[in-house]
Amino acid sequence: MPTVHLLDYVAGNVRSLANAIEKLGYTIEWIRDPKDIEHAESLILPGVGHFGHCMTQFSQGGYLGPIRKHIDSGKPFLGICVGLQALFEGSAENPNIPGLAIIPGKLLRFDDQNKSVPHIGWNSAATSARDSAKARSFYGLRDTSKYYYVHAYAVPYEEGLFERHGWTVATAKYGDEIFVGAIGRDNILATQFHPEKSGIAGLRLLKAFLEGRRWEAWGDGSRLDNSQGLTRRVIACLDVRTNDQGDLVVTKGDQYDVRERSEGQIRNLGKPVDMARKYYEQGSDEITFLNITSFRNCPIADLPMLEILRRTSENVFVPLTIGGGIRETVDTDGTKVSALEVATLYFKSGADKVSIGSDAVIAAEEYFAKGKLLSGKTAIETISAAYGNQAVVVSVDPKRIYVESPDATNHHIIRTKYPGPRGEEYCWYQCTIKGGREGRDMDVHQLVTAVEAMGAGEILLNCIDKDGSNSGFDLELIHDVKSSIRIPVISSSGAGHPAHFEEVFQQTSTDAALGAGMFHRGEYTVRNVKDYLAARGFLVRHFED
Ligand code: 1PR
Repeated sequence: MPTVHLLDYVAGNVRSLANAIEKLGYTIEWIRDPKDIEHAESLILPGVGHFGHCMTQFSQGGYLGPIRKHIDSGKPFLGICVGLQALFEGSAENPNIPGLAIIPGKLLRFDDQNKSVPHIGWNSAATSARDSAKARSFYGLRDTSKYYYVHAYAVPYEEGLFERHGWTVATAKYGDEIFVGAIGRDNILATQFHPEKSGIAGLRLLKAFLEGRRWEAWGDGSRLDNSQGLTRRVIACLDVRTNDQGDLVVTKGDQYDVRERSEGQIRNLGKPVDMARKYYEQGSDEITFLNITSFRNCPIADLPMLEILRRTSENVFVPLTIGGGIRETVDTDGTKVSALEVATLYFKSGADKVSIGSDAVIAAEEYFAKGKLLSGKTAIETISAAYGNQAVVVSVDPKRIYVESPDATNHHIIRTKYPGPRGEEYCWYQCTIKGGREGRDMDVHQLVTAVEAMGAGEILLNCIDKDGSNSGFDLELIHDVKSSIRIPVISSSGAGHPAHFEEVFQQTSTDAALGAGMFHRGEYTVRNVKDYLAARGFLVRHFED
């Protein structure tokens, strides 16, 4: 089998990239020393996280010279995400750290005035009109396909600037900013998106690169459209736990109660790996696994969960999030294991993001107790420093506490259209830990602002009152959270019909919407939801065969 060399500098999920390449019939050789680069025919430089952190790692490890030499020799080179960014002159993320300067230009942060940053989700990579007019495709990129991006900094696109120097550029649009999605010339190809997370469209690009097919006939040469922007993200979520027979199963609760009303058994809705694959093939834009009894177990000993990730990432090429038990813990032999080490285990097994629940609430309490002082030691801070903010999701499990008047509590309240049991017109959202079992003296507004300050990249916003209710999302909660922070929000809990997805995308500025029970019970597929949204004019991504 032909060999591909991959540089692993322990920054995020390289497992999925390796899986994607192996699926295409190639063998991976890991570069662990700068000298190994001399033997590389095709070299891939993956990267997530901070530009400066990556460049410093490369330079301290002695990789920069050999990478440049490989590129100058004319041998195939692919840079992914920060691997693309490294080819430019520098980035506003770390202005004092130079890039390789092989391509002119610098990365700027997206403007977050009117949109969430980081830019997370499926967007275009449409090649310039000149190339498209020739009815051919650059490394298999198609104007009709969508690709998975996750980044806060991008290279602004200026028409003709790169093309004048012989570069072919594929662009995407976020808000009103057009940026470089992919760029290539001669032996060099670089993508801001993650091909290994972009389903069949991404595998097609990897295949074309590995086979050295720069251009191929495709399309009818009609004008591309790169102005559509981000698609509406629809996510399937799998709550996983051990049932009474000791098997890991997908389950689903009503207001977090996962036992059948009649027999008291844990609801068993299927096998996690099989269900993840099914949702991938239905077009789910991401898959989220929540280990919902993690607070009882030591995650280090919870090898089956790691195995679920490993097996899922062999065939599922969209982002995988894992939640439950991401916190400092003690191994079965008494060794202390940091939250960062726990997260690293999951990233190495194929996770792209970790989701932190209970530990985030405790960390936020300490943050306020110390007068909003960042300690640098929390799970959120340490994991986002090592793997980038985009890798850290905070899962919030709030429930409504009704009050009669705004001054009945110090907490951040909203006036609700749905009064409480005694006709109360106000409520606040109490944060809980341990899967809703323990309420804390903290409201959701406090929590999300604190974790944003700590470096969380995204919020998974559940709602205990709505969970399993099939009555639609809690739009009031979503509005309130969206207006408090700039990072993206995934709305969760309550979806029972495709119309609920339309409602949440129509009536709030949510960045993504998640469903569980309606998919697990087979009432609707992810595809049904996407078709429904598409028929009503929303931009969605469909699974490509
Ligand atoms: O606290 O860091 O160990 O993380 C535990 C994680 O497990 C948290 O993300 C928490 O939300 C989750 N969790 C704990 N207990 C439960 C439970 O259900 N008993 N599940 C639980 C949370 C909520 C969503 C659900 C949506 C959509 N599940 O994941 O999928 O509400 O459901 P629907 O569409 O059917 O309404 P830590």
